[in-house]
Amino acid sequence: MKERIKVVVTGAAGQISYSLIPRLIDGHTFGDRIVDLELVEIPQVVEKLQGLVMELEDSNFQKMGNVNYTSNFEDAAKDADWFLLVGSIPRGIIFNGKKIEERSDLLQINGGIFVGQGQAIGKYGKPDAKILVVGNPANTNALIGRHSAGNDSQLWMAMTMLDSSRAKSILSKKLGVGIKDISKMIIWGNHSPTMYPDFENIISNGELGKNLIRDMDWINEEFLPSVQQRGKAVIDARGASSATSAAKAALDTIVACENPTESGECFSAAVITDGSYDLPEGIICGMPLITTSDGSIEIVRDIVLSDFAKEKISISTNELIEERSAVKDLLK
Ligand code: NAX
Repeated sequence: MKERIKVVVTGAAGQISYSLIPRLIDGHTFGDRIVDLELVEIPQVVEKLQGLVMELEDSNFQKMGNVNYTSNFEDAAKDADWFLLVGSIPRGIIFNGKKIEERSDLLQINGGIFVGQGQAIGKYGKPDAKILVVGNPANTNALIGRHSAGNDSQLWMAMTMLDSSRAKSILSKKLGVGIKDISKMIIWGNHSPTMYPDFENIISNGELGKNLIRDMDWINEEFLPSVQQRGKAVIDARGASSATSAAKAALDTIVACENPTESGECFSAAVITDGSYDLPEGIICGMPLITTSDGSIEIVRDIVLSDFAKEKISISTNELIEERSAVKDLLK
């Protein structure tokens, strides 16, 4: 195992990163390894990162290596092992004099960011680099980044772990069991309100979810909308989008990728489709994954999907195909 690890974080002055970055160097996420950090921001705010670096130093984190901040992504990308692409332009912002409200505008602007970052990752990142896209629209950003990188030995993922954690939390309350008693929580599709949290294939105390939850009214009227709309509910309550839970989900994804998956378990992230489960090819879609004992990440291929699940998943994959069409110019 490598003794040092280099991690690039974009959007480093944002609210998710404020919760995420300290926990990359506290010894939990990467174990005994020393973590070198490259913190990336846009030129207008990059100097603010000096304050964060001061705080990291003052915290005496045992695993903190070299910490650098920059607005030059290419420099940051050199020989990096992990890329946490959190930075993006939020909906509602004024960009080039126009208020960005439409998903298509958001796709174009953020997609544009991922062309340059993808090219740099493909060229300068480690051949076995892992890339986790958090910035929305995460799946399509990851598709653009992966395409621009053109480096098949690197692994591009979009984050669906937060959706999986939210779904587990709701199911644990419904079933009256602990979080640890629920395994195989799979999120299929897009990280958007169309995602499908697969309650039928969870396992709790040796029993499949489809045998534990037969109340389809609760599924359709409470469970699915609660998971799908949880991000909005947090914004309504907090006046700001999920940050600490999003940071924890990113850390959980790293831990899941860095350690072999327990037998019978899997984790959720969106990766490029390869024909498994008859999903349309060439989209970044939430699927069940495992990390093998040699460290490779593989799609779990033996999940049984009901007609109900297939129908829900197709709504989300259709949305991903539409998003891909909206950014086709960036995929040339
Ligand atoms: P903030 O607005 O607090 O921070 C975003 C930061 O990104 C800003 O500081 C901005 O200057 C920076 N940035 C913008 N373009 C950049 C670029 N080209 N290079 C480097 N930095 C850049 O947002 P925050 O709450 O931290 O959320 C970040 C992103 O995560 C948003 O797109 C948000 O929608 C997304 N989320 C994704 C989730 C997921 O599960 N995949 C859940 C949480 C969150 O909603």
